[in-house]
Amino acid sequence: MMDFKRRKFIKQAALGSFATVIGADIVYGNKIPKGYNLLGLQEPDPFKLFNKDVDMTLLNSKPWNMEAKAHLLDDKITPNKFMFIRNNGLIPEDINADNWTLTIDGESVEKTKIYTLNDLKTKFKHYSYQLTLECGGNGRSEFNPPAKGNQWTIGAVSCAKWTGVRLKDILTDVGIKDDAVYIGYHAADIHLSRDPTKEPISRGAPIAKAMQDETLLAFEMNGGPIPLAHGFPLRLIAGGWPASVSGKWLNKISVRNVEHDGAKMTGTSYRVPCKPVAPGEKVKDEDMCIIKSMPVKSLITFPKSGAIIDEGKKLDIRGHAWAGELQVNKMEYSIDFGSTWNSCSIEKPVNRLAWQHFNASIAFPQKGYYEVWARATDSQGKSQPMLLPGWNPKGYLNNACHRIAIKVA
Ligand SMILES: Nc1nc2c(c(=O)[nH]1)N[C@H]1C(S)=C(S)[C@@H](COP(=O)(O)O)O[C@H]1N2
Ligand SMILES: [Mo]
Repeated sequence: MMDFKRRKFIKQAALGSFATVIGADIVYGNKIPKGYNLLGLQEPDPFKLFNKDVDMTLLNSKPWNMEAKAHLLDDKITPNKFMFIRNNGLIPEDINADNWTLTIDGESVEKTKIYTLNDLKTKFKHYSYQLTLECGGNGRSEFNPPAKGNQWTIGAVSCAKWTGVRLKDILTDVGIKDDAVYIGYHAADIHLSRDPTKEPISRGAPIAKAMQDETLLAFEMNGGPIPLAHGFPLRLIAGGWPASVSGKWLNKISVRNVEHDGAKMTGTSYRVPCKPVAPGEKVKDEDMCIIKSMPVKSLITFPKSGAIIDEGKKLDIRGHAWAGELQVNKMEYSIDFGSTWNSCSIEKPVNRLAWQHFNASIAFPQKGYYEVWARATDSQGKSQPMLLPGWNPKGYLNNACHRIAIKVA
């Protein structure tokens, strides 16, 4: 947490003496070119700060947003170093896990109840699940006309192992009324404006999703404390839905008798046109519907795009596929731009809402340039679109087939 405190301090002191901040006299201070940004005053290195692999792509530093590349997501369980970061505001600066509490309130609770983190850890049964979290805006960069926001390519998805207590066990302990329809989360992160009355994000899910076995109040990721950027010390995890439902730095859940109306729940946020629209068409707020389960999708994580193989050799490919609340039933690949498809073998998920692993061994007819395209089909028979799904104003839900380039030499 040191770095954040330091940064805050730097901000406050910036107009005063730079030397105090750097902790030494700037010997040639009078020679600094005008407008030059001293290295000692620059943003911290996010790769070091968040323990991320240097091959990750930084999309934004205010707030921090970082994504993976397909080949970095090869692990069955995503390690922290390859996990995308999507922040809407600033990471809380003074986290103290020892006095962290979770409040459960709202119109539909009998009585507001406050749990310490220790209460959650000691009084309720623990569960672990591997859960796929994909940002609703993953793939946004391909839409035309383009949508504003982080230009995610394919890397805003992860499947880590999360451990915590079931939200339903806590809600049952609190006692919720029959009129409960939604839960909304509140968290400790800071609005970009630093206005304490504003929340960067406060989303939620219908009560039925909140009561699923796999919906967790998590305090561990991959067997250790949740990394700072991913919600330490407590996080809501709702796999299969836009990852924006999985509130980080969680300190309150409100049980609502109406659809939750927190920051980024209303207007066009995390919503798509209820009926398909033409690219670029204006859509009224009331014609936008909240995104629920994420659509079927897959990624080829091996080999890395651009691989070269020898003529006559087979190419082994592998990757993951997921389908929101559903399962992936069929996985195929094409080497002729989608003209014909062949099947891959696909494993069952280790638990509901975990991504599934596929592989195939591909023979190429002759030397030359190829693209391998991958296509998943969900348990309701819906497949990924080959190029782009329906355009929408905010660039959500791009589940187009992933492709890699291969040269047979
Ligand atoms: N408190 C809080 N929770 C949050 C966010 C945030 O900005 N603040 N971002 C949401 C969004 S939009 C996404 S996609 C996921 C990203 O999770 P990750 O950064 O752990 O990958 O967290 C969600 N939970
Ligand atoms: Mo997101």
